[in-house]
Amino acid sequence: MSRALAKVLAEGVRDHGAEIVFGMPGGGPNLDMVGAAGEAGLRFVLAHGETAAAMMAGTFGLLTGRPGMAIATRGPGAACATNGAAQATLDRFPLLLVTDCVPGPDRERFAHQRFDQRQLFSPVTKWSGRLVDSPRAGDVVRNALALAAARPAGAVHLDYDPRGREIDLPVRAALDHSDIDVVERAAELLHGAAHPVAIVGMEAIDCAAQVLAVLERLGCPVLTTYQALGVVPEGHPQQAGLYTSGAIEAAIINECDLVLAVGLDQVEPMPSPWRFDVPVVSVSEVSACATLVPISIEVLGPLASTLDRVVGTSTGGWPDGTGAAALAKARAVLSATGTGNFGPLELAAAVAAAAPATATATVDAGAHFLAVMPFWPASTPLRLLISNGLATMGFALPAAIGAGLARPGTPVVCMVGDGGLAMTLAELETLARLQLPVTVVVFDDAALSLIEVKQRAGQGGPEAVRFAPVDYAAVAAAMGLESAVVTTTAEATALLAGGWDRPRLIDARIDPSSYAPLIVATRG
Ligand SMILES: Cc1ncc(C[n+]2csc(CCOP(=O)(O)OP(=O)(O)O)c2C)c(N)n1
Ligand SMILES: [Mg+2]
Repeated sequence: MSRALAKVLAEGVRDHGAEIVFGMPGGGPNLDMVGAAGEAGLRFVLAHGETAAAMMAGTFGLLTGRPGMAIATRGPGAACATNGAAQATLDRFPLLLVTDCVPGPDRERFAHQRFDQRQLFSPVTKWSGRLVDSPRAGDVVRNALALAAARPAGAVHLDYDPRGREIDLPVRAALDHSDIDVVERAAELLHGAAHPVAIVGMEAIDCAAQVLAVLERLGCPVLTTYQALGVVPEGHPQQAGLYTSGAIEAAIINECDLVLAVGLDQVEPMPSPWRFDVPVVSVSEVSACATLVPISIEVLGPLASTLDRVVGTSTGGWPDGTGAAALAKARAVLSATGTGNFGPLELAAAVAAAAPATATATVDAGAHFLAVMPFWPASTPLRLLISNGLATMGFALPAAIGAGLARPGTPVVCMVGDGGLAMTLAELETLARLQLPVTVVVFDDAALSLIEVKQRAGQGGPEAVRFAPVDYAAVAAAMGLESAVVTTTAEATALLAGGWDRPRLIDARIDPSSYAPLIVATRG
């Protein structure tokens, strides 16, 4: 019975366009899923951790435009997958996570490895239900995949229960459309503005070219969120840099008389106070939610066409190149925090200069991302992947593996702190086994620097934020990867000049002393 249901699952996933199932199997039904996936023409990629597998699958899904699939065993496997589900959901990566469970009829008798997995996953998924052997099983799989991909994308969890009876059917909610008078009021407000600034969020990723074309008509400086980086390509005269919910973008926003929020997802802004006293017109598909950004008029509808109607014939009224000038100024302010030693800014600059134009970059949570993000020359969206909504450590390496599989033959660079790498260290073996062209660059300071710079007296000493030094190059070599230690910018630059066609790790021993001023310059 289990095998028949596994076949329905595998074929449903395959027919949806998925190519790979990621995971760590337990015995029994999981193995049926792996076997049925193979028979359906899907590849199975074994990971060392369920959360890492979920992140690989979510990334694969995001980059291929179809939900990725991960499997985990019941009990410990399910519990280990929760951060991967949370990452997919809060970062809007489409993921189908399927777990074994204690079968329905045995639930009263078995306590071993049993807890309510649907309840565990409810808060970290869009929907959590069960897949039972029934004539509706194919519909459940199809609906689950469609729901994972529907805006805002995220994780959908299925408890795989071949002997269960109750059928759960996930349903997509329809998106709202604003009435014409709301569109007209927004258009009027924008038309009356002399100097608008646009903040573009992650909803724009799917329709970047159309959104950019409308914003080019408006001619205003454009900031993007971390996840929307690349919607306005590097070098574009309107590209004004990142909206970080911090201080660095304040210079340009302070000069505007209206903010046009485009496709901003409520998960994107950091929980810091909004610093500006100008009206905000928001255009999005899902409500951007005015809790952090005080929205004056919210217009809901398909993003590009609704934006087109709101912008109408408005023009920005800025001198040409205002955005690019703002970006250059912001970068100069951030660069000035460099110490001249081999620090995060110097390393990030060396990586950005050397990475091939076709490369996909991933970056982890930690102080190092503040040195990477503002300088990364993204020419299209989804060229730099970051966990911003969940902002979890341990994302960059699994995401790099997912990206390497989703974009075969193109280089990937994974920029990660020593803390985040250590959380996912075993996946270096996965990388070596798969022989993907991923360069892992470790911003190695033997510390949780982002936390250390925030630490005050009475909040623990170094024992709360410092590790003993680890030779990550030696660890990587032991796992079968080419690796090296670098201690100067020149060494990093020399190594990064080539070698993008194979997996490797560069353990960069950096001086972290510029992080404190860099964080102040970014966030205020
Ligand atoms: C899973 C997880 N645990 C804890 C945190 C909180 N946190 C954010 S950044 C950070 C330090 C990261 O250290 P490292 O990876 O070495 O990067 P660095 O800040 O040193 O550049 C911590 C503990 C988090 N975001 N995610
Ligand atoms: Mg560190």
